[in-house]
Amino acid sequence: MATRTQKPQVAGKRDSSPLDQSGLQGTQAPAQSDSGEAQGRHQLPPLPYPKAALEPHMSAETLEYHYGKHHKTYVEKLNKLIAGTRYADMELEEIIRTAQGPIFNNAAQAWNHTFFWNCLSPDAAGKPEGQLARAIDASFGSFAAFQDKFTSSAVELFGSGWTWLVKDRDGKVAIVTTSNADTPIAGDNKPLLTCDVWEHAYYIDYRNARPDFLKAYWKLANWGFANGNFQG
Ligand code: MN3
Repeated sequence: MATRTQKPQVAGKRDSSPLDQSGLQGTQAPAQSDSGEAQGRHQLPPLPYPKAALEPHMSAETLEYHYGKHHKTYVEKLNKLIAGTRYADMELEEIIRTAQGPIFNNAAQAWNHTFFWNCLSPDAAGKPEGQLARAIDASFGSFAAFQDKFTSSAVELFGSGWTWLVKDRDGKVAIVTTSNADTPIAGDNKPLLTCDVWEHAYYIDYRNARPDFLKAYWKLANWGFANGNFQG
């Protein structure tokens, strides 16, 4: 697990980047009471596309469960767990940088999933362009070499977790994997793109075949979102 002992960064642009950069529209968050407790401090954001939009690579049924049940449950559990604690009024990123145990797990999973939905697109370009493309070439030699390394990192990650393309403190891009709920935003790396490799991400569509899920993932990877994160 990444250490979470460093000073929390200001929860500014990065805190809202998954939402801001995707142009999410639709359902507005329900009104909250003054205390924020009645509806819960944290809300499940709307998906950036209809549930069937990622077919045939990712089915509507997968989105029904992965977004509509798993992601929703992380948000609901987080709201229950933080009620009456010192985390009750914190922004999501601040919770991730300061909490441990179940509160960290549910907060990080809430953030990771919102980010993940924005990493997928029905209009995926297939490969990065611009500054990010050059940074990937600089770190990995070529896009194909990057893709192979990301795929093998994701396929070989034991158990549940996430594979990420991140920008490190020096502005270079790298691949990192995190276990379970852990997330780069708990540390210094800035996430650019991620793949959820928990079994619930692919079992409906691909059963136990994680490599097949990765093939589908590359058809959906949202390079416009990743490039925006890289430049942001
Ligand atoms: Mn998941």
